Amino acid sequence: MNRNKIALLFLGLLLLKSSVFAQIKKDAFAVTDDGYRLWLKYDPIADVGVKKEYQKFTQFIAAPSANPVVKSATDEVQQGLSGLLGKVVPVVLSAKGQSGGIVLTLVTDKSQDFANKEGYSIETVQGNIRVSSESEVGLLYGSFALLRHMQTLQSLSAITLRSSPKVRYRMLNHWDNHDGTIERGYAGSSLWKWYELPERIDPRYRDYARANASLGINGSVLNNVNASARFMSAEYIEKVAAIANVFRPYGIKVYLSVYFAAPKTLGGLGTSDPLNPQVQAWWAAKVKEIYQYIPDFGGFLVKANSEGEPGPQDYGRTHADGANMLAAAFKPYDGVVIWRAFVYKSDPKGDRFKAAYEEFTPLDGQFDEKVIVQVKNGPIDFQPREPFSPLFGNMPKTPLGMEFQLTQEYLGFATHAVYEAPIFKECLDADTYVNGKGSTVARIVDGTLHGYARTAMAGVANTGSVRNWTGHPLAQANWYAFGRLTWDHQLSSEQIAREWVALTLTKDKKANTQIVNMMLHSRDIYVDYNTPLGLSRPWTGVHFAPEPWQNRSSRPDWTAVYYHKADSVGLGFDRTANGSNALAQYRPEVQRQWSNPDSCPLPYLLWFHHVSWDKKLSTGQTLWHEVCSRLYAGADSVLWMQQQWDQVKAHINPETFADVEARLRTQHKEAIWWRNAWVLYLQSFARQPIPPKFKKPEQTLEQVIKSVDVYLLR
Ligand code: BDP
Repeated sequence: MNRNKIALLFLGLLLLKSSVFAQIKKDAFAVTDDGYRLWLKYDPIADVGVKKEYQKFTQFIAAPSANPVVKSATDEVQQGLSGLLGKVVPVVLSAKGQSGGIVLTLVTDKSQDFANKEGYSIETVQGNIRVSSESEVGLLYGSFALLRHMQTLQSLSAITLRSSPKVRYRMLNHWDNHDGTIERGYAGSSLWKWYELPERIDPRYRDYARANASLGINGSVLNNVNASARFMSAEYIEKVAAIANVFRPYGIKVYLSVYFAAPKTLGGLGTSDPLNPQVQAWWAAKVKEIYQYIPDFGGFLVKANSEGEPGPQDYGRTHADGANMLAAAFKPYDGVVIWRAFVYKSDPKGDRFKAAYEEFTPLDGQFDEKVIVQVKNGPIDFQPREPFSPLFGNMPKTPLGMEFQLTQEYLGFATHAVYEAPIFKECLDADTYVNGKGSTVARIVDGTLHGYARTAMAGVANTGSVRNWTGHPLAQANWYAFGRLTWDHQLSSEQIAREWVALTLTKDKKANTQIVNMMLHSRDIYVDYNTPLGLSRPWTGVHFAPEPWQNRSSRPDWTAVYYHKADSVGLGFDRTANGSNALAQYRPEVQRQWSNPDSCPLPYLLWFHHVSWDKKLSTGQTLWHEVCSRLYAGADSVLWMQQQWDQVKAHINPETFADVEARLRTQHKEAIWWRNAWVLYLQSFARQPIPPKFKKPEQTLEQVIKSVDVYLLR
């Protein structure tokens, strides 16, 4: 062999070696992963056995029609299979007696007995995988379920899946403004590029729709509840219609938040009084105009007479008058009016906790059938932990929709890892006892308790323009969990987390268990360093920095001291009969759980009681010790989360790993900030030393206050 040949051989070996390495690297983490693909990754399946089995059923995709929604389904299955199995599977109109394919089947004879039209079933029939539904959109949901099944490497041979959504309107609420900002958004700017619309269609609109449809979400309110009248203008309706066109093939309807005073500010009328015939005619014409552009428009979401927004009460009318006036405009159409119950007046002597109940329960039975009243999960405002809103169960003649918040307004923005499914589940599973035991919030929301047909669940979105959609990579799980729960609120937090981790982060079982465990603890950890034992912090401001000392504002319920009521005696808000008596808004069975400070579960203690610093709690520690223990344990547990994450490094895409790792470091720093602020501030009331087993904060209270002041500088 001459020298040239040897050199060539050497070069060849070198190339082979480097390509083998490239292969190994590639196999482990298929592509660099910036998180854009969410849970729809469709990375190549490495398991040879699974792949072989899947080959048997993926020779073709048969779909009954060229309907755009069905086309979305076949496109997705095709895209999924191309990623998972690396092959292009042909789409045909009929299976024509062949086996070995995926067959989408519209069933018209109702033989399948689905709970509703959107339901689907998946099973093997004559050697094919048959996805059936009574509707096109059901086939789309079934296709996504099939892909989820395959992405999690489950067997196809004996597949039997059957599912129907429990709630009818499953929606995201975007608090996005026309200028591209997002109220309480921490993942970049708005996804909607209003200045480019309707001409330019950002490809991201479609990916947004795919992600939502994969979970069963079927509605999207595009703009902020603190709405601009601009969205009612012809110019914006056209822009909205362009987005609706992209969403339609994914079964998603668009909705708009409305500015109640639009007849005046946009329409040039002298009033926006809902009982004024001109105002009524203005809205009727506006709704008609919208339907000309968007024939399947979803409806309106309304924040009225809340936090300075205009509303019917400006004219001495009720929320029902306002809602019914809008509902009348929707009579010829399919749309609905979703009226928010998030209201609280400035009342120096009142308890904000009680406000929504006091304003809305007298109106039960007065709302038009097209109205859904949307209630936040808790009585105050998306706190890290709240008892369920006492409105649930107390308006049996009005469909009540659930409003959860996915964006982490009070949960550390995009630098704290907080898995929210336990927050949602805690509320949904809570028993209101309104019709005896088992009258859970979920059964009120899904309509089974009071027999509502129009049922709704909304989540204030955490999406934005950053590449990975949610800022914190783990926050994608909150979008995912919300969507899955709108479809089926009986799924457990753990089940959903397992699924999401397998789809999104790793196929390794041990790593999955470890990450899921960390996710399941993350909310309690956050509560411990942020609002332990039932503290809350909804005062006005940025909702990020600790400032329990904040005592000045235009109204008392926009101060911190209003909520925690720390004084030399103790801590917490007395909502028993001796105090504001908010507890009376719940059924006796619920009151009994919370009214006695000796037996009230500790997570709710300070929500309902002003507890003295020296009171011995069920843990055997005094309140002061318990508060310190929780604050310290919470902050320390973030270190534990860091360790847990570090241990799964080998199984996570390096980009995602590093991102989460860095955010956990920030979270730890900020958890200490919160802990120090609370401990030092509360100590000035408790007048007791910090228990010796805890390291004293390095800073003084003045220094912490200064650091917060600097943070809040404009
Ligand atoms: C509060 C937010 C505020 C929202 C309001 C609402 O701080 O930005 O406008 O809720 O839900 O949590 O209307």
